[in-house]
Amino acid sequence: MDERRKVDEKSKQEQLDEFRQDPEREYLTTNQGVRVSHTDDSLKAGERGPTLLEDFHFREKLTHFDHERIPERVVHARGSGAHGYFQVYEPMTEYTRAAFLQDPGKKTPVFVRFSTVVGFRGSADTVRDVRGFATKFYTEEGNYDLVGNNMPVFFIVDAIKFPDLVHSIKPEQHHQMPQASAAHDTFWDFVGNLPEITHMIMWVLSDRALPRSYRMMDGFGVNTFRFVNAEGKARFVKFHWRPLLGVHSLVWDETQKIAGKDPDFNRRDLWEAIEMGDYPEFEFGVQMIEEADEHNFDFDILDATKIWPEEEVPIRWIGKMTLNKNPDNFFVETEQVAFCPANVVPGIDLSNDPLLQGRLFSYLDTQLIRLGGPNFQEIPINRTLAPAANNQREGYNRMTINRGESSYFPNALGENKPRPATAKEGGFVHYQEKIEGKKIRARSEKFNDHFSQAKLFWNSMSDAEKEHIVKAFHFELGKVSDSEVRKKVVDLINNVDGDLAIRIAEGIGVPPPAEKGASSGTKKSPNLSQERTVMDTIKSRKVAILAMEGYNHDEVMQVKQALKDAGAHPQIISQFHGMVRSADGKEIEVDKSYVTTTSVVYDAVYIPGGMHAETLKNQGYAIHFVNEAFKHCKPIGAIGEGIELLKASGIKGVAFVDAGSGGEAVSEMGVVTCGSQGDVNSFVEQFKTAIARHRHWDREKKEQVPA
Ligand code: HDE
Repeated sequence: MDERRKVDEKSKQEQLDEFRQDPEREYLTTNQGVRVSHTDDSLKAGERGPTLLEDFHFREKLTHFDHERIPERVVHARGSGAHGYFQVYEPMTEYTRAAFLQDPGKKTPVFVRFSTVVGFRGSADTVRDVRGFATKFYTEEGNYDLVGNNMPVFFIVDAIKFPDLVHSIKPEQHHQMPQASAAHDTFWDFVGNLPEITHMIMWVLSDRALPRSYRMMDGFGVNTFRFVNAEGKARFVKFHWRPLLGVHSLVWDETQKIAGKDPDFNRRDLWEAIEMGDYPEFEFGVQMIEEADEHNFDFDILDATKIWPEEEVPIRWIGKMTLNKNPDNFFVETEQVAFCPANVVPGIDLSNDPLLQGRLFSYLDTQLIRLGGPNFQEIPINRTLAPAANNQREGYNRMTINRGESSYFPNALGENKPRPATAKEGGFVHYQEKIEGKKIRARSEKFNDHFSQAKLFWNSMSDAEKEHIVKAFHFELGKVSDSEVRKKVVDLINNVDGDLAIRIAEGIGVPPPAEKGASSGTKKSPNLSQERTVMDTIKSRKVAILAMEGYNHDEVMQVKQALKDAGAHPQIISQFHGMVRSADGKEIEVDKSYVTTTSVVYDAVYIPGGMHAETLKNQGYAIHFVNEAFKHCKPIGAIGEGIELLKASGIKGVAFVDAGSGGEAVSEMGVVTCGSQGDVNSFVEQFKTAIARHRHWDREKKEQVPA
């Protein structure tokens, strides 16, 4: 066994343990370890006198506090992290020599940071935005970072335009508004002037930009990389993550409300899921293209504004990542973690994708300032498990105590160590690609088809998804004050789909394009639609149970238990915290009260039977709860008298069974009802099916709900 593999036996968690400090220490001390006797008053000249400079405890405490903030990331400032591990399903030896992709029995530690892109560090989670999905694999051959997003394409083809993109989408220069939103003039001005952005705009205006959970979104490496095997044979690859819970989204109205009610919604969801043992799981996939086929596609495979359609290049699912531990300290781990697409290990190599090439420079560069100098790799979360050994020395905050007098290579004084490794010894040898060309600022012609894949995406959407995209355009462009900017975007979209351009124009007060755009294709790639995602589980879904005095206890216990057994998290909601009494004098504990929660943070709602319905149907809160859940297309279940609340809440267009009837439950558009004499088991089964579907978009056709 070579030296690197031995090191891997020490897990990342063990490495981090060396830095963990629990609050078990008895006495308060200064940073010099001197015990402090008093920390409520500063040292003064007399009881009412001035504070003395010699108060070293006061000065140290304030000085540290004064320097507690570091610059936030220029993009992806707001994020949430988790630890876990990765396992490959089968040896990938044929394609890559990367050690962590060889042995299915091996668990490689990982740290993942999910993020929004545009908002500042304290902004809300549920804004319309791309989500970052960055993974650090602590492999035995060094750190490998896959710094991806939850959308497979990007706004621009060349990193040189990144500052322009980010300047346009961030709050405007003069008044620093709006926060965490693309819905303003400068962004859409940029869009209208940059046709290459069109495909990504379709993604950003789709439901993908509103994930229900970080645990329920895809991840993509976006850029083109290479796998290289031990013989030096290379293939182009794209990387994918897919969540085992499926890809699910919130609805726009809901995201805006959550941004106020619980701005930490996605962060809280990730944290709580891990605490409860609902460990997020993602499968890892690769698409591979042989070098010989590099030019055999309609698009350039180095163009990050293009996907490799699955129909042309299938995805092979090769492993799984499980996130099973929350960080102990947000700042030290999640804030200080530093990812970089240039952090690759032998067996994974780069490509000439011009977006990737620019990224290789930017991450390290920005981290040098953000993390205070060139030694940030020594921060515990960034340390490699394979020991780092080189001749880099000194600089701010150097931690490693290098021994010996030499810090150069070659040397005789230090026996010529550390020395470069051959490929056989695990040295990273860059793939030897033949390059010939003129030094020019240009791109290859194939990059210039900006509309076919935007159209492919549009064609692949379901009717409901299409409607959401149109509405998103109405909102985003509706917020743009300059009508010329709005018009230009409509003209741009006319190149994708003439009807779409007309539908957008209708909602934003600009004339439709003079000539309806020629359609850029009828092809579909069905898996681009979220309609095809996993819809057979209710694991980790939050179900609200509305209960007031007089609820039907046995029924609630039966339904609650069945939901729990299927992995969901039912919660009792009542007017006040404490206990609530049932019709037969039993009691149940209230989890959340009317003032501490709201329908928008639940996935489904169930209204049990019992006399409590008389109270519920006269409570604005309960009526609004159900009404809003209906508007947001969430599964709703009601039994017996509970059905009265559905009626009181103004839900129309759905047939309910009679409150007092018997027989099987009835499910229509995700509204499941069962009479008081009915079969509760059939209710549970149908309610579970409705929850697993996540949302019931056919209700959106019924715009009559006022919530
Ligand atoms: Fe990033 N990006 N980016 N990016 N990116 C950063 O690095 C940059 C791009 C992504 O949780 C920054 O440490 C350039 C694509 C994620 O810490 C910065 C370009 C993708 C994160 C930077 C891109 C990403 C970043 C800011 C070329 C998806 C958060 C702070 C157009 C594949 C990582 C930092 C974390 C962060 C530059 C484009 C993903 C400024 C120049 C494409 C997930 O270096």
